[in-house]
Amino acid sequence: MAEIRHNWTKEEISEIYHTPLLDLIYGAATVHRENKDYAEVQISSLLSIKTGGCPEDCAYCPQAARYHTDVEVQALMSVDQVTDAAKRAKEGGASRLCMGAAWREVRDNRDFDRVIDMVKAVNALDMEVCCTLGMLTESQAQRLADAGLYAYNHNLDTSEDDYKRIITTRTYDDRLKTIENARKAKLTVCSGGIIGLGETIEDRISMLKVLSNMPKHPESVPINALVPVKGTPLAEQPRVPIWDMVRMIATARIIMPKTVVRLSAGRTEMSLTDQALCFMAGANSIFAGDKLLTTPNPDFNEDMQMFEILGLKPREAFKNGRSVVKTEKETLS
Ligand code: SAM
Ligand code: DTB
Ligand code: SF4
Repeated sequence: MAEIRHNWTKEEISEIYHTPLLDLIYGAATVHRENKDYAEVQISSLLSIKTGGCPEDCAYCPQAARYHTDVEVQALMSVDQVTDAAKRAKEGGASRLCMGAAWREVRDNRDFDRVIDMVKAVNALDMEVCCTLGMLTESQAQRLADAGLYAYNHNLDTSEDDYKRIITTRTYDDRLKTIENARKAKLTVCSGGIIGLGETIEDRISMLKVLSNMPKHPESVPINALVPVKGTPLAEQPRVPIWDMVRMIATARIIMPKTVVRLSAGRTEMSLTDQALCFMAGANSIFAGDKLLTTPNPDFNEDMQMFEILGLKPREAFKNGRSVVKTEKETLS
């Protein structure tokens, strides 16, 4: 069995990342096949519960108020709207609903009270509930956990050195602090990054080092390919080669053997064959549904056809138990 380590060096990660491609895929697939459920893919559905108008300056993001994109600002949804969307996602086969808000941080106000009610309502449908709401204090994380939140998504996006080039309105440390707060409240952590921002390979390796050296590996690591959006500073970034996506996924799989690695944004630009390579390299989760937060995602029926062709099956909700304590014992050391 692959050992769970928290002391990976940059050199080791770099060596894995640069392994000749087919050897790398083979190595990652071997690690992945030690998991008895390797053919299961966890499906999350994204829902933008509050869209646009964000005060942050994340260079990739269509929801930042300061960039002129086609995204229309939408106020926080009602609990009923969210419940309806969750029911539709569940009927479609999603085991997790991830609710995203274009906020810099959570504030202790009526909007947060409403998000707490959304979490309770979706949890009552027997779906795993994930939120991505920006920065969070420990007590806010605890309120979310008490309401039944399963996971908190907070991405590192790139390396600490590269962060200032992409975002100036908060620091890498702010990001790490929120992840710690989520951990203290015993939430499971979903944290990953984006490739194609103009980062170097070293930046990718540094980010993977931070993730894999956390006291506990994130239960899920999303690997996003940048979706370049008109009006954002990164609108003209060239598309990342599929090989870079495969290398990131395979490296994440090898250094965090039990983590769910999510093939996240960017799938509309990938062929079935491209995606098959990503699954071979150890990806075992996707976002399904026709939309990510504000940008398109592959058609749901096409995704199901892809699952059929590749012999993959959707993973049921709460496979590792409802609480992080059980997850800890069963999956992560
Ligand atoms: N505002 C919260 C935050 O930043 O944590 C939550 C929502 S934010 C949209 C969630 C994540 O989406 C970001 O951390 C980033 O990794 C990803 N993201 C945003 N725009 C993207 C894009 N154009 N392409 C790929 N990923 C993107
Ligand atoms: C993650 O890593 N990717 C998702 C989710 N977590 C929140 C978001 C992707 C957003 C892509 C751009 C958009 O649709 O606005
Ligand atoms: Fe705001 Fe999140 Fe977009 Fe950054 S990534 S601008 S914090 S919504």
